[in-house]
Amino acid sequence: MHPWYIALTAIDIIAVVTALGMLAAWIWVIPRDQDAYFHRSFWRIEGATLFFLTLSSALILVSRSLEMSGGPLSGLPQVIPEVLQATRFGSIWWFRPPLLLVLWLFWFWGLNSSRRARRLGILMFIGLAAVAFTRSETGHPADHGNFRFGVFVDWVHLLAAGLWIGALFCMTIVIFPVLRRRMSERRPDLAADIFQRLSVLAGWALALILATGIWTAWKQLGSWSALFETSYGHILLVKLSLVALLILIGAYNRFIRLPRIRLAHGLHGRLHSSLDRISRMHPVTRDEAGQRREIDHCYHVVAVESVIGVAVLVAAAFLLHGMPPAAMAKVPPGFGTLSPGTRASGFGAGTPPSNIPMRMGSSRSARSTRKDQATSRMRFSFGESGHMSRTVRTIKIQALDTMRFSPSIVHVEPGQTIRFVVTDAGRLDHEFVIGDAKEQQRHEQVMKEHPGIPMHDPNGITLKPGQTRSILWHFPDHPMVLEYACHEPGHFAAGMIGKIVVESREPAG
Ligand SMILES: [Cu+2]
Repeated sequence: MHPWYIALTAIDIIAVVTALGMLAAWIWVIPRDQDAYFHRSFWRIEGATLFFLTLSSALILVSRSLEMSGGPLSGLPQVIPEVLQATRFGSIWWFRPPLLLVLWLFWFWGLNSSRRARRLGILMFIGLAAVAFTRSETGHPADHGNFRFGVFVDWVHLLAAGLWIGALFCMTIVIFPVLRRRMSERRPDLAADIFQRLSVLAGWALALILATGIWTAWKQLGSWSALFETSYGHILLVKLSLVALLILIGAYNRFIRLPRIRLAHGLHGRLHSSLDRISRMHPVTRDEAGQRREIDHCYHVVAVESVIGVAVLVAAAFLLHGMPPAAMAKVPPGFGTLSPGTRASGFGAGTPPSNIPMRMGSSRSARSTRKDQATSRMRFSFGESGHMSRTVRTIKIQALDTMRFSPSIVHVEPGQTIRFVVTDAGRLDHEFVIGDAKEQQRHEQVMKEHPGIPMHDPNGITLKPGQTRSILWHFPDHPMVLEYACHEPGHFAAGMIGKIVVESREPAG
């Protein structure tokens, strides 16, 4: 896994959460009668976050295209249109440009009027919620299909993260700087009011985050032990620890910092008796210096929270690129998808593929090899077995235990015969089956009903860990989009699918 892909995913998540949180703070944290006081600073920085989101939307398309094609930067002009046209990620990404355009229009419209900006803020929040949905629709919960329940749970989780962590970002980059800069102009109780509102918003968001987070974690982990024994679980533990730290700091703000701000501004309210000791050590003074001191202190605490918030979002990006243990645990017992022979040899098992002999003794490999010859004349709507003499190109593909093929999108010309050289680079068995979407569904159904039956079809091969095998395929004369997929139990559902774009790159005519 290239670290750049994770970095760009993290940037995209941060961009979505920041843009959401800015508007959440605008709508729920900043009191209505104070719009004019914050409008200029807020709207300017909201523009910056929109720019950041626009940039990350472009970058995420580039990085996913590179990740899918596994190819060089120079191939991008050809790969991007194919990703947009042929892949699920591409079809969902298409929603972003129009949404961003609308967001930008609203932003320009609200630039000069703080009264208009209040309503526009609500509309923009709805638009950003839709952008957030494109994120959830391309994450793990969507591996199992469009508009699944898990996708909506993930979406609510992301929105709530926007309300909480994003609003903290807004406090750090907009609200506190304005409060500090323009002390004398503001309503006397403004800082206390804002801090109180933030606390309420954070409380609701936290409830949503915990409910959706626990549900998702349970679905992805599948068992308690996975939390401690898999790297996915370890990253999740790091993320949970950081969230726990944020909750502690939030409680400190709620029960110690907020009462002190109220006291400093001469508002009624008193410190909890057990916390009195702190206020006696650092007494609150009700003058401007005292107010400034309390606000500064809150500002620093919120800034620290924001930094931890960024770390939480980076951890989320790592999880998105990791393999949820539950997807692997779906393998039924007895149908050994972890090959015992290579399991013992540990991490080295997958390398180097060429040194590991073909397991001809293994029933599956032997059978499918025999079938390759016996049924080679079978024709499908998506092509037929090819002949070595007519092969024009070799495409190398790796099957990975992260339930992905690398590359996961390839391009061929109509009528070409291609030699696919497929390596199982993991420690699990994998398949490589060529077909259209219907054929993949059919094959998946057969594998579900008869787990363990050998592959009879000429359009696929089965691989043992470390093994490299090849398949020759002759593609039809007309453009189409085909798939290659693995139908080991649970793998197809976890998204182990690649796309073959059959299309002439020469201009038509
Ligand atoms: Cu597989």
